[in-house]
Amino acid sequence: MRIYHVPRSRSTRVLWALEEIGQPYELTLMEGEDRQTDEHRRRHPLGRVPVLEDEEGFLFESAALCLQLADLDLDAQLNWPLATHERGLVYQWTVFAMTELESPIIEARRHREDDPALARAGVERFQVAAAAVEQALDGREYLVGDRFSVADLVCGAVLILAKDAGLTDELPNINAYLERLEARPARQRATAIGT
Ligand SMILES: N[C@@H](CCC(=O)N[C@@H](CS)C(=O)NCC(=O)O)C(=O)O
Repeated sequence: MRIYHVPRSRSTRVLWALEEIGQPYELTLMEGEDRQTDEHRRRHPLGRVPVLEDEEGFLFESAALCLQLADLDLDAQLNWPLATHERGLVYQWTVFAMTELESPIIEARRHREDDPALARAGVERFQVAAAAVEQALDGREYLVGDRFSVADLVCGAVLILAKDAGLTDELPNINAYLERLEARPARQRATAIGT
């Protein structure tokens, strides 16, 4: 397996998943502008990271890659058995992270300077979605069952972006949760790679 990675980008969450499962992998560190080469567009049609290469070809979309890696090493217990309610919850929170949380965070961060009204709308949308996570974490350490799963990895990676933008200050359950997630050795190894 090979991961195409730009430090401090969405590929960090895939490195985190790779480090959690502990399987060997190759790393191609890229500069931002390397992504728009024809060579990289053959790996990812939009010229983005992350891309994961396996024996049969290239895969993209960070959340999909994390779910795939969870299935590659069942011993790591990053997911729950197929067709269980817990498996459904893992899909729920993983998709929620990408659709309801990440897009308003990006909008709030990207438009802070050039379009404050758009940025504020992003913050408001984020707050509504984040309240659902805050409530789900009430009295619980993780989103699904009693252990860390790939749902926490993807939600956590997205919420760390929000925390870095100062959007989680009023969310105590989320802040404690992120502290737990950022203390994981696999997360720390992933963020140190290429920096
Ligand atoms: N939905 C995609 C988004 C991928 C994405 O936008 N990656 C950024 C880095 S965080 C990128 O490579 N951007 C380069 C560009 O847009 O040219 C995913 O989660 O993998």
